[in-house]
Amino acid sequence: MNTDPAQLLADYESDGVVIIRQFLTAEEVVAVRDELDRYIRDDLAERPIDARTLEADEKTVRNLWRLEKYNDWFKALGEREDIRALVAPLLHGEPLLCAVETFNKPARIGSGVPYHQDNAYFCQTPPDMLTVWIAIDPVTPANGPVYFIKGSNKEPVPPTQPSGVRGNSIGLAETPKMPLDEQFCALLAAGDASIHHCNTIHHSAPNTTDFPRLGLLLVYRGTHTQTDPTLKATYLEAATATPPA
Ligand SMILES: O=C(O)CCC(=O)C(=O)O
Repeated sequence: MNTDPAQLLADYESDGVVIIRQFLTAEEVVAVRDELDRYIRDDLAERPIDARTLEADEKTVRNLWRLEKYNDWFKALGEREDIRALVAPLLHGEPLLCAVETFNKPARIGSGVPYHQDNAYFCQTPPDMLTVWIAIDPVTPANGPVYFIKGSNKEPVPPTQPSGVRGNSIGLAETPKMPLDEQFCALLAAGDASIHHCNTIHHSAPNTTDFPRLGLLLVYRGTHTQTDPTLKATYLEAATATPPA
């Protein structure tokens, strides 16, 4: 990891998304993949149903959820001091690890993610919450990269609506007008990461290629944030209409 903290903070506050090259080393990427493979093979069947969302084939993992709760190795990764120190200024406070999860985007059948803001799910005020999205596979233009609308973190929060998508139950009521080629496409080598603010609008397309696009997500909030009951009620309505599992 090689990042100037002042530049990182300035870019994050203005754009709502930043890229950090070589966030994990090649050896760390191998260790993440090995532990995910082992967890899916040996442990997942014994975890509660809220540990995952499957793709439409009902067997391939779309998302793993709550790894900070169900897997000590990933909890320890999320609590690494160097990562906490990196995100603390962006959160304007003491970081609290809230979630470790995956968006697996498996080859050929990996489903898309509708336009959304994460705070429609997180429901925090002030919105000092972010996601470190770490590429475990290379992310290419073809295998379903995440597209971000830079600066949307500073705009008024747009209306939401239930999306009907399993694992991503709440989206934006209207598709943003910005054409795809003007949006920021996070193309990443394995080990690179993006960090996005919880109000930054983003989405991703299905993966129709022969190459998987596995992302590991570390989600943090500042210890000073609180749950907004109105946002929470709206989220629960959508999540009840389309449960994650
Ligand atoms: O990995 C993806 O395709 C979407 C990720 C996402 O929605 C997120 O990081 O909040």
